Amino acid sequence: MAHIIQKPSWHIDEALATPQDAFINRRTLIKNLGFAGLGLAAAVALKPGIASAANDATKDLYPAKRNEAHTIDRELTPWEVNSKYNNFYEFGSHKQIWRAAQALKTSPWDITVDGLVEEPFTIGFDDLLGRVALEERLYRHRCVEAWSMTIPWTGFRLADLVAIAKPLSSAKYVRFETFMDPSVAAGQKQSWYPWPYVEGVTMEEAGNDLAFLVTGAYGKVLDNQFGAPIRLALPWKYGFKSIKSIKRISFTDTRPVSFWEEILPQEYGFWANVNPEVPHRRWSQAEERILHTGERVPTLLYNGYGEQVAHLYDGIEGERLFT
Ligand SMILES: Nc1nc2c(c(=O)[nH]1)N[C@H]1C(S)=C(S)[C@@H](COP(=O)(O)O)O[C@H]1N2
Ligand SMILES: [Mo]
Repeated sequence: MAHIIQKPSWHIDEALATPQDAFINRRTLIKNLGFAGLGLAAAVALKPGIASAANDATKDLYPAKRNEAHTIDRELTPWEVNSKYNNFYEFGSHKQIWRAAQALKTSPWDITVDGLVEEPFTIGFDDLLGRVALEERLYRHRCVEAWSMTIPWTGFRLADLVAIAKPLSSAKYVRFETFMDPSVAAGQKQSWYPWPYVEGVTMEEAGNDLAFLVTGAYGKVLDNQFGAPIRLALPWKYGFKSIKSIKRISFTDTRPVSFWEEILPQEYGFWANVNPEVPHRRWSQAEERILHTGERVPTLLYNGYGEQVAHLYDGIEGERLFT
């Protein structure tokens, strides 16, 4: 960030910079300066890819019927804005990754379900969609960097996946892992990051109605930059919990250590529930900037979803629930 490092020649505008990505370690910084420029050059050189051809087999499932229980009183973020402003570090540590992300081949796509389940298995994405019912939900999306959007996601309940997976009663957490392929995702060549991206929730959180596996947005198949072909949406938590392009779902009795927790454990913990009264170590979380209007509005406890999720944390108030 600007206050930590001197502006190198490839410096990205402050507005595009990513406060999540703060490395205090000097050695890491030097490596970062050496390679980030190359990453940008590679991204610009990439031609628009094959994404539009991907997942043809499932495209007739969209638009899915909207679930009216999940509408909200905020204006939707236009696709034009959302699709050009993304966090997806596999394709670069800045917001303009949409073009580079087209290189990811999202069909065919297998997902492995393993760990503490009756029988581990691998299922094709298309087959999985044949076993669930898709619906559209309007969700708020609040990044830990204090910006927000409102998105029409299409998908199915994480609880439905859990039912298909048949976890053992000893499972306490669900651990998610993103694809790993440095040959298409140049960010994964940056060895100071703990690839692949990992996230996790408790079994109780996974069973909550709000926990949503997303396969589409804006009434069509998910664009690559949104985390195609399948990503998570946990709207009461900071955006980094909503892992993209999932390849592996594991049931475990050990609390997963997420990508960001591994990098900066003082700043990014396991729970990461939205709370305006608990600041990030380096900035306030009291307000958020609505991306397409620039308007600043107060941030809500659990991002406005307290009624549905606050009970999940009864009895564990001593935990670091909000960072
Ligand atoms: N695999 C992966 N998942 C990820 C990320 C990432 O870099 N890689 N970024 C996270 C962060 S910080 C946010 S805010 C959201 C961004 O989702 P969006 O680009 O659809 O807004 O994705 C989350 N999921
Ligand atoms: Mo984020």
